[in-house]
Amino acid sequence: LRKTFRTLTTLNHSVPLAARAAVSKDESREFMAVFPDIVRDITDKTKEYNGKDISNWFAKALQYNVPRGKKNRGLATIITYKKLVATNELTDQNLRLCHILGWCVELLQTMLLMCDDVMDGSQTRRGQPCWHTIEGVGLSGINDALMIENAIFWILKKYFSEKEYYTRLLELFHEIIFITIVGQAGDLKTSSNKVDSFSMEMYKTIAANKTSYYTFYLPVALAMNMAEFKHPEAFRQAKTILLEIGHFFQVQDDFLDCFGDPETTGKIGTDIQENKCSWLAVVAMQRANDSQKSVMLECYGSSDPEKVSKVKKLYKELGIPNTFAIYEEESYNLIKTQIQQTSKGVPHEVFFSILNSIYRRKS
Ligand code: DMA
Ligand code: MG
Ligand code: MG
Ligand code: MG
Repeated sequence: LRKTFRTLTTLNHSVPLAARAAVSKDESREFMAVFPDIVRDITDKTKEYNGKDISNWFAKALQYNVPRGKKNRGLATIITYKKLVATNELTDQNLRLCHILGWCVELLQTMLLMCDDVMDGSQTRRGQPCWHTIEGVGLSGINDALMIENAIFWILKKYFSEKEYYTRLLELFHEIIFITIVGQAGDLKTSSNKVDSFSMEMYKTIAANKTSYYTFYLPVALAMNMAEFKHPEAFRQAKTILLEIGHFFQVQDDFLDCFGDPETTGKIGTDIQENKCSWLAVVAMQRANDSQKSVMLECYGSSDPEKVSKVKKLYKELGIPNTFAIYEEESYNLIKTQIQQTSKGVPHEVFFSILNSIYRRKS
C-alpha cells in the first residue's frame, strides 16, 4: 500500500484549482493551507481512542481522498461568506473558521464519493484509482468513509460549539446528509428498473436530492448561518436558485459521464453499464422510435463494451450532444433571469459566481 501511495503521489494529475471560478489562486492556496490542521485535529482525536496505527491509517485515507478534487464546494462556502459580511467582520479568526467550515463540506463530499464509487462500480476518481480499488482497502473503505463523515462532527464541535449558530450547523449537516442518502437510494433503486420506466420527473427528484442540496445549498446555507442570517425567506430564495443550479450541474455530470474526457474529468463513466436514470437516457427514450427503443432495452445496463458503444452511437444518432449544448445555453440564461428576480438576503453576485464557475465545465 505504501508503494501505491508513493507512485500515486508522483502521478498526481489533480485538476487545476477552480480555473474559471471566482476564486483566486491565493484563495485556493489559503484554503489548502488549512488542510494539514484538519488532518491533525482528526488524527489527534483518533489517537486518543485507538493509538498511532489507526490514526496513521486515517491520515492516509484523508490525504488520499480529501484534497485532490476541485474543492468547489468548500471554496463556495468561503466565497459566499466573504460576500455576506461587512469588511470589518472579515477578521483572521472568522476567516479561519470559515475555511474550517469549507473543509467540513469537503469531508462530506469525500465520504459521499467514496461510497458512490463502491456503489457505482467506479474505478477512477480525481485522476487516480478509487480508494476501494487499492490493495488492502476494498470494502473496508466503507468504514474509512464513515470515519471521514463522523470527523465532520468532531471538527464542528471543536471550533463552533460556543457559537450561537452551532445547532443550526449541526442540523444542516444532518438534514443534508439525510436528503443526499435518500437521493442515492433513489439513484440505486431506479437503476434496477428497465430503461423504458425512466422519466424526467424521476430524474429531477433524484438529481435534486443526491446532488443539488449538498453541492450548492449546503455551502451557501452554512455561510449564511455563519454570517448570522436569520430570515427564512432568504434561505428559501437561495434554496430555489441553488436547486436549479444543482439540476444544471447534474445534467452536465451525466453528459460528461458519457462524452467527457476522462483525462479532464478524472473519472471513467459507468452510467450506461450501471443502468442509471441519467439525463441522456431519459432524453434518448423520449426521442427514440420503436426500433431505437429496442436497442436501448437490449443494450442499456450492460457492461458488454459492444453494447455500451451501441448506446453511445444511438445517443449521437438522436442528436443528444447537440440537445445538451442547447440545454446548457438555455438553462444558463434562464437561471440568470431567476437570479435577477431574487430580492432577499444573498447578493446576486454570489449566485452568479457559482453559476459561472460551472458553466461549460469540462471537469
Ligand atoms: C453523484 O452522482 C452523487 C453523489 C452523492 C456523490 P454520480 O454517481 O453521478 O457522481 P459521479 O459521476 O461523480 O460518480
Ligand atoms: Mg458515481
Ligand atoms: Mg452515483
Ligand atoms: Mg455521474
